[in-house]
Order: sequence, then structure tokens, then C-alpha cells
Amino acid sequence: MASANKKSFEHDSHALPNGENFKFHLVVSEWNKTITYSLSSAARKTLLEAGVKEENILTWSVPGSFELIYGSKKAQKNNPNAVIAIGSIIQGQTKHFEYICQAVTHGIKDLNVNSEVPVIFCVLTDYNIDQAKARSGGKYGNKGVEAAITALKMAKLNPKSKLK
Ligand code: DLZ
Repeated sequence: MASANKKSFEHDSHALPNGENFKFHLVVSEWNKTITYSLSSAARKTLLEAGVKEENILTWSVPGSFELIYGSKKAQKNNPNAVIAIGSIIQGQTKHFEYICQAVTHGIKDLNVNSEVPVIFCVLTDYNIDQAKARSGGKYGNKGVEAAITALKMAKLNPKSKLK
């Protein structure tokens, strides 16, 4: 989700897709939790602005981004209209960063291929904490907002969604 030199897109809450009939699961990684909680609360706020009912937004915690794959797979089984997988992977001294980024990206892609319930990729992959802060409520906006808007749009494509 990195987009250097590009501000997160602005949105007009009146133009948000109507979410009043939709149910969402947010699966949130505890690693780098100041970042993931900020992404998660922005996503939640945007869904509420779109008319999604409080009781239709369920949040599950998982230990790290690698566990977003399993957590999102379990969330899909509860049949929400969409799942948002939220994580923050920050490069350290080893190749761990690359392995986790690749595994999570492919894992979430596979969940989208194998289920009717879309899983939105809200995983920041940054070289340092400042880049993560800039994208989770800083100068490049908050990617949680974009993820929520994407979830609302993808929820409409879920064949089980009741549209209004
Ligand atoms: C181990 C690890 C490392 C080094 N870095 C991160 C990170 O930056 N972001 C993140 O979400 N998780 C990290 N993890 C934890 C792994 O995602 C995972 O939880 C463990 O390898 C256990 O499966």
C-alpha cells in the first residue's frame, strides 16, 4: 500500500457507498499496534459514516501480520460481506520482512481467489516507522479509510450481498 509522494485520496462521506445492509469483519494484527489500531479506527469510522451498523462491524485480533491469513480465512467463514485485513510490517535487520510481506500478500490473494467473501489488503509494508506513521493518520492520510471504501465497493460485488 506504499504510495510515496502521494496523499491518500480525499473522500466525501455523502458519496460513500451505502453500507447499511452490510456486515464487515476487521482482522487486526497486534504487531506495531500503534499503527494498526490507527488504521483500524479510521476504517471503522469510515464504515460507520457509510451507514454500517455498530453491531455489524466485528473486530478480531491476531498476533502478527502472518496470522492475518488464518484470521481472515476464519472471518470469511462467518459470511460477512467483506473482510479487512489490517497489518503493519516494518523492515528490520533480517530478511524476515520480505518473507512476511510475500507470505501475507500471497495468502490474502489466495483467500480472494478461493472464496466469494472479499478480503481487503490493508497491510502497510514500510522501511521504517516514520513511513508507517505517515500512512496511518499522518501526512499521506490514513490507509484505513481507503481500505474501508474498498471494502464497501467490494461488498457490493459479493453475490450474497443484499443491495439497497
Ligand atoms: C516476527 C515479526 C517481525 C520480525 N516483524 C513483524 C512486523 O514488522 N509486522 C508484523 O505484523 N509482524 C511481524 N512479525 C511477526 C509475524 O507476523 C508473526 O506473528 C510471527 O512470525 C509468528 O508467526
